[in-house]
Amino acid sequence: MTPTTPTSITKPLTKATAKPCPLTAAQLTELSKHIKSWGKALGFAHIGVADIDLSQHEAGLQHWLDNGYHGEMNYMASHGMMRARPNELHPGTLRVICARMDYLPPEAGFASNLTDPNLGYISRYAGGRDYHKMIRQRLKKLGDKITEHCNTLGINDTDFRPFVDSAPILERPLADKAGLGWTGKHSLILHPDAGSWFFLGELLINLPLPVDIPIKADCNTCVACIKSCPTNAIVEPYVVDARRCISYLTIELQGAIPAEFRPLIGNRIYGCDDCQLVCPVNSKAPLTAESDFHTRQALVQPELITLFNWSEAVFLRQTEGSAIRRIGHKRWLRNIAIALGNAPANPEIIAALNQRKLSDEVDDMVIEHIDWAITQQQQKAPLDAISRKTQRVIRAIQKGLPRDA
Ligand code: B12
Ligand code: SF4
Ligand code: SF4
Repeated sequence: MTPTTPTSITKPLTKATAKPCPLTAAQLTELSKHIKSWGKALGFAHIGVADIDLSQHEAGLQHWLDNGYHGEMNYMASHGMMRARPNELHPGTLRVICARMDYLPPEAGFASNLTDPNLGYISRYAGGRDYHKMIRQRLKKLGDKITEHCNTLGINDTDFRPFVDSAPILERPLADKAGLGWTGKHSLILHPDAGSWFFLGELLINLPLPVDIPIKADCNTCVACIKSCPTNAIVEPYVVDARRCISYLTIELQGAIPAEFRPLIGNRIYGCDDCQLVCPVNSKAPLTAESDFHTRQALVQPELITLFNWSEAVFLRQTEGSAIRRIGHKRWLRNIAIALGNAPANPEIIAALNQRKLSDEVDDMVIEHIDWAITQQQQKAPLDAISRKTQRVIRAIQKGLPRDA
């Protein structure tokens, strides 16, 4: 997922302290209980506390970078090993409070969306309001509550810093340590009762709170996500080559999408959920409690042609406050052009593609994708549009996630 402010660490560091904490163990345990109930009141489904030792993940991170799996996400390679060292990111940090917020919208309509290649598929995390700001604000409120409480105990140098997807920090290994779930073979965090449809956020803090225990569960022999990934992006268990992942290709990649991946993308125009859709643990996943994460009307099972015809002004209006807006209109058109190329042969689609080429809202990159789509349309037999792998994913959703199908 795209960090909002790519890994900025320029904010001045304040009030950092390495002094021994004057709170007793009993006071810290009491505070920890409060933090969990304040977190729940703020809409977090699970709060856990981790220590800051991620040294066992440094080699894995380095291996990932050495293999170039980060592609063009240069921010992933910046800042050296700071990602695995929260106290270098924010000096004085002793613990990380990890928070989970569920985003699965009601009536997700996964199977109906993937079954119809004339509709665009948008990852269900992105159909509503952008989560970054909202979660960061709530984490800040949680930090303020902790500070107030410490003030009443005579502690006046509490220091915290909230993060959501925006910092050079390994959010998943931290969440794993904090007991929020285990690391699935798709590399996401999942919980036996909550599946994986959630965002993570963290509060780095200078209090030696008692830490939570990682949960004892794992994927066992299951490999459904690895087998179902449309682009074989899960190159080994727990390791995703981002350059192959549809989420990276449709959201992070600035330029042309490599031709080898275009037919595999199907109708996914923003992100991808397949590795989560086939995951048996998601059969129990709760729906979001936040109406802000419900899919906005214009993005519910949207017709590709309608989305493709949105002018830049309409795109900006329809995606205001949404994470989708950050890819900009040109990459939006690029992605939809691919999906139109993958749709069943249809003269209306060819006409829409040709029409778009004449507009002043396209550049050479978009035109190249449109030309690719036209060629696909001209070459294919009607109704030859859904890949076998996607057909299997659709069957898995209908069977495993009937409520959300
Ligand atoms: C870069 C990034 C991406 C990239 C790369 C993904 C990747 N797997 O690394 C791309 C653009 C592809 C991406 C896609 C998605 N992302 Co993203 N992404 C991030 C980001 C910014 C950094 C992740 C990172 O550090 N990767 C580098 C690798 C090396 O780190 P890692 O995977 O955590 O690896 C550690 C473990 O795997 C572990 N490990 C390695 N081997 C083993 C073996 C065992 C046995 C174990 C237990 C552990 C283990 O060690 C590694 C550290 O070295 C995070 C936010 C953040 N700051 O952490 C969000 C984040 C991971 N993304 C998130 C989401 C939701 C997604 C998507 C689902 C979005 C979508 N629907 O399109 C997809 C899912 C794709 C997938 N299967 O990963 C959420 C995940 C929430 C969750 N439940 O876990 C995060 C945490 C954002 C957030 N704040 O909520 N993402
Ligand atoms: S998000 Fe899609 S493309 Fe990326 S790893 Fe998961 S299934 Fe594969
Ligand atoms: S699909 Fe299977 S292997 Fe993949 S994360 Fe879910 S339980 Fe683990």
